[in-house]
Amino acid sequence: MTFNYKDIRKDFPILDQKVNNRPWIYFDNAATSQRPLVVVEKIHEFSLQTNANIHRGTHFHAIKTTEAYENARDIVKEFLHAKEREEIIFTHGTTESINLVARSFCERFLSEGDEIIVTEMEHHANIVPWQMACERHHAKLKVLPFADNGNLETDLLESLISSRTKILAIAHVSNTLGTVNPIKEIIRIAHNHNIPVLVDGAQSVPHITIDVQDLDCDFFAFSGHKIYGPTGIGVLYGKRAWLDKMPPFLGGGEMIDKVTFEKTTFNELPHKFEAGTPHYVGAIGLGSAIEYIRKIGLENIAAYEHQLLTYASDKMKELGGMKFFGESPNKTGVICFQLDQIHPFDLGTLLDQLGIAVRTGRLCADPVMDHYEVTAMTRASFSFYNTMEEIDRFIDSLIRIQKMF
Ligand code: 7TS
Repeated sequence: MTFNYKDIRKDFPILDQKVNNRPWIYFDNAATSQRPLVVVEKIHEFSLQTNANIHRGTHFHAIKTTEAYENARDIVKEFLHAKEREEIIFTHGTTESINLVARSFCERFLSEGDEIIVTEMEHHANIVPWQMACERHHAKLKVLPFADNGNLETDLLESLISSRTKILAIAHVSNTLGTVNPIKEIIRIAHNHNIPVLVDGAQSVPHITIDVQDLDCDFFAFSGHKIYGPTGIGVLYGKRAWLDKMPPFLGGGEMIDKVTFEKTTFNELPHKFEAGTPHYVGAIGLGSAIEYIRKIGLENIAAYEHQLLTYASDKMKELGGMKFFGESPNKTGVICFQLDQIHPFDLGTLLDQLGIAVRTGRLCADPVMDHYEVTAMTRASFSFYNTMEEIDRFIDSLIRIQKMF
């Protein structure tokens, strides 16, 4: 599969600039992706031409904006292949989606002595909310480990499950190791024990076609900004059977049915979980981002990104002193590495001086740093708008930096 880079890159004018006098190379896509023109234009349209608060007014702009927001919900529903549009809740992002479940599900279903399972490779967003829930309800957090090559120790899952396990929360794709976890298999094992599963899809939606009905996951969370959409908007998919039973997360406007000082009754799904004025411009922008990538085809995107990953990994291996973190055969375009004894912060700064943006630090995944007994890593993460030529320049830059040390 080859892309016409020139056409794709025309859609992302931000990439056409110099940083430190060199053409900018953006290899920090796992942190946030860039937005194509169609998304920027859609956001402009709903700022410059059409704007009114949604679900409230009977006037022209209120109706138009409400329709666009609800149309975005339909786009997300199709994208995730959810059964019902009411199962799509707009949030601020993956972090809020997970917090919503950790707060609301646990309020209803978690009791003293119960257990929650997460994995060792989770982003903090899929650890801390569960830890907080465990503290609130005097429950216990259990951890499924991963092997040094970055693969989950799925064989150990059965031994972690007990009659007290109430929910399992797992990343579809690790933001550090790049590993694509066998979530369908894991969901099947959990469901054999009647345990619901939340999938953190922050790193999978930009690369893998999602079918929540086929996966049979109970919850699925992702962020708009990692899939070429705006920041501040995200999605929680939840099976209606769970969402109906869960209490509201935030209280306020729109999530109510009737308010009196004696008692308040709550609105239907999805509004029950969308208190206050939502980031409707963000949701509309996310809808247009999803339409954009659907046009290109996630399969095409994934195939090309895999070529970038293989090309970069092979070239990096040829450099002496390269250590990779996460070498699962099934991984997305994420490479975490250590080059010689060069500290990741030095490496990141020097690469930046050469016009190349990578992520350095603990990557919001302290347990992964602890696993490998390092304090920081350097991460290059690719998107379909990156090119082989950019990887060549990245490799040349690494060689140059290696020589400096
Ligand atoms: N889960 C995973 C797997 C992630 O990679 C991230 C963000 C989140 C949750 C949180 O997403 P948010 O949009 O709510 O912030 N990951 C990263 C990263 O790897 N570098 O910067 C942000």
